[in-house]
Amino acid sequence: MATTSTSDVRRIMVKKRLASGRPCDKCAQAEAILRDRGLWERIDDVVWADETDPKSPGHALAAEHGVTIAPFFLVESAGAVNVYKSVLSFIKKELSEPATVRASTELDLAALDPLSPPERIERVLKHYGSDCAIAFSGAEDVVLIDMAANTGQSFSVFCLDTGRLHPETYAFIERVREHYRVGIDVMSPNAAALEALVSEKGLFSFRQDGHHECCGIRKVEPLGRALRGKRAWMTGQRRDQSPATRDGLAVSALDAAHGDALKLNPLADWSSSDVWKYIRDHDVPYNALHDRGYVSIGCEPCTRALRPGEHERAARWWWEDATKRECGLHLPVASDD
Ligand code: ADX
Ligand code: SF4
Repeated sequence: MATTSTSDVRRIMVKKRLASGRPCDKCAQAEAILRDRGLWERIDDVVWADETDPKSPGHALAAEHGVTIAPFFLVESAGAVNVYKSVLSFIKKELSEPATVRASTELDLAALDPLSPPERIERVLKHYGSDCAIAFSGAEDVVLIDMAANTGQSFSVFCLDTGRLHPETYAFIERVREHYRVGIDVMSPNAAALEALVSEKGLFSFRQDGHHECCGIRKVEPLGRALRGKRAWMTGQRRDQSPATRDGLAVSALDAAHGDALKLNPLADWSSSDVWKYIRDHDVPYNALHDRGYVSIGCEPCTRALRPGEHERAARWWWEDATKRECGLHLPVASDD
């Protein structure tokens, strides 16, 4: 949560505190959504409505604005106050970065579906050039870079350096930079937010209270900065990476969390073997960890080698439920309310 407001806008979250001292479930969920998307730092104040104290400040704000549910959000600006009863509406209306131009007005997204991955990439890059960024961390992403380089179009590449990647991953990033002679924007976490987390909870808080807070600071917030001013981005996600979370992955969609930029998943309908066939056929560089049993690779403390018979995402955040094994970069874009 922000300690000082950086503008004339003040964003307040009103939460309900139960008699047990814990926040209500919906308030905790709303906070998790904000943290997942790296937006928690943009809340200036939390005001509590205590279940046991009808005179608490949160109750007073609820009465003043005629709200009867928790949580809710107030945005004060230039003497006016906007009230939001849904965290998703609040994010969409108040916290989304405006893309330079809304992608929806520019490209026929449905026409991308029947194309092959190289054709999808070519069509998008012809349109957006370096205003389209490839999110690079894993094997799939180098396939995207390889295909993008083959189009002869310009494009940009970024990598989210969480500070917790394996040494092999750092070596791999540099190898890709040299192999393709491509610039890679390496994004670091916000230093103040990271220092606050580590001094409050230590370096392994994700083992106790889940990975969302740490991923929010180390990955999701820097993603927002990497996409600032971009009109499109590409990821290496595939549907078969996770039946629990990626089954319904679209080839393309407008990304409401990033100003309705176009989000392209060119490999959505490829399998892992399609990816590895492409890597071998085209002599594409890959992370040395893959030769040691690693399949899906994230941060070092949250990734292990795959065991026989396991699904590839079983080796990411393995202490958590399968439905929660997403770092927050790719949360489904939820509809309003
Ligand atoms: S995650 O949500 O579990 O971390 P995963 O590792 O499957 O994602 O990667 C899916 C896609 O997200 C990658 O193909 C890549 O496009 C993007 N991505 C994931 N991690 C990073 C990162 N550290 N830097 C840049 N892009 C990333
Ligand atoms: Fe933190 Fe683990 Fe997420 Fe990396 S994957 S940002 S170390 S919780």
